[in-house]
Amino acid sequence: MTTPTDYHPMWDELGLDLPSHDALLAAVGSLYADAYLTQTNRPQAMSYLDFVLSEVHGLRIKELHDFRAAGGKVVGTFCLYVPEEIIRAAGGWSVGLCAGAEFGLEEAERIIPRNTCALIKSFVGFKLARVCPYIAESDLVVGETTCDGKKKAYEALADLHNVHVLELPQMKRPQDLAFFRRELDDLRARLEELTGKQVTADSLRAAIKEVNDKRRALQRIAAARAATPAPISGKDALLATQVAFYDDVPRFTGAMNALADELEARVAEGIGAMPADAPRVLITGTPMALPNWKLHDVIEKAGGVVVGEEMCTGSRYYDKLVPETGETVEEMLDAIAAKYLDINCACFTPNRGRIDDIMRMARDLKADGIIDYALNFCALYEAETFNVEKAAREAGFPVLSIQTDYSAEDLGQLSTRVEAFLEML
Ligand code: BJ8
Repeated sequence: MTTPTDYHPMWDELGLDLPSHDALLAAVGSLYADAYLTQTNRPQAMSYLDFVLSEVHGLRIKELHDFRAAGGKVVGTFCLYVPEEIIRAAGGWSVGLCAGAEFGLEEAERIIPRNTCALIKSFVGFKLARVCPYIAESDLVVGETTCDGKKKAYEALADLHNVHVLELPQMKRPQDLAFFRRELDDLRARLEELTGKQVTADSLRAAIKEVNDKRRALQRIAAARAATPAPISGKDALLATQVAFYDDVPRFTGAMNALADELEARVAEGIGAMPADAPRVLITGTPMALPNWKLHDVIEKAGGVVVGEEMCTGSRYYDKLVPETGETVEEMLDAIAAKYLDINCACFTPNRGRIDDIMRMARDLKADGIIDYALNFCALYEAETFNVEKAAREAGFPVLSIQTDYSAEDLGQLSTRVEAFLEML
């Protein structure tokens, strides 16, 4: 038997608050055991993600640590609009930052308003409470001007960390695309300065291919979920997308293709993770950062199965690829700008594309109903709830709208509402 590695010296070197960090890991561990390890009929290939989760603040941080010790640079991000391809082409590694658990709330509320969404409070709280090794390992954090809460939070974060803010337009006209393209030039220059390496046609082409391969693997997993019975639980599929933001890219892609192989075989043999008559739910809304598994857990413990997520920890992350036809750096950056601006986040106006995506997914995945999910105080997604409900009703899909946060306080009420909804389906 091998003795587990003690990472405390590394966490200490990173300046983490060790007792608080131990408490966080214990809380996430028991959450994971309760939500994930109680499931039956899981695909065997999920053992990879179980292992990654068990080492999410251990082995993966050690890899980042070693990469930086050898001169590499790590770039932390919070949003889909920050192109991983450019970070990798400049020789950096991109990591999504911790933002999915309630921690350091009091500290966060000292510098941002109380009525801020849980995601923002979480990333600020994790930083201030010194429990996020990913931000501690980030040489630069790239933020964006997607919503007012984030804009102001990055301002506060810039007093504590090296931050670059990418300005995002709010419409998708040709002049907006041209503007975003120039922003990517600035980002590229900032990254080249950070890493000391140039973005070249070869490095950018390779990065586009690598990140597309990762998305292709996730697309295969998503496609398998259209089968009845669903070959994988929604919780497990959500975990795959959450881990995509953190893990080593080629290794993750290999593991996800192995998972997709297994799911395709399960579909051919009619093997499900859930019974064939489990009500099928599509979830849409604000992203669910690791370790936010709350809604999926409630739905699946009530007997439903989540068959898709129209969210940034779901289809918005993997459904579009950057064309691989560009020859020069400029052409490839044009293609990256166009692909990224095509993501349908509620920060854009108008945002009809998101509604079309939801309806297409609901049909393709044979959903019985749609759950629209917004974090409390997220004005953007709360506002789009009206459009989602209207379109769902017109298309004949029952819809339930939920506003919540990361706390366990409303779990009873949430379960009651979800159970009633599933019964109706
Ligand atoms: S591309 S969804 S990751 S902005 S929940 S912080 S919007 S108040 S997360 Fe998002 Fe990028 Fe859009 Fe995706 Fe603000 Fe709303 Fe909070 Fe949000």
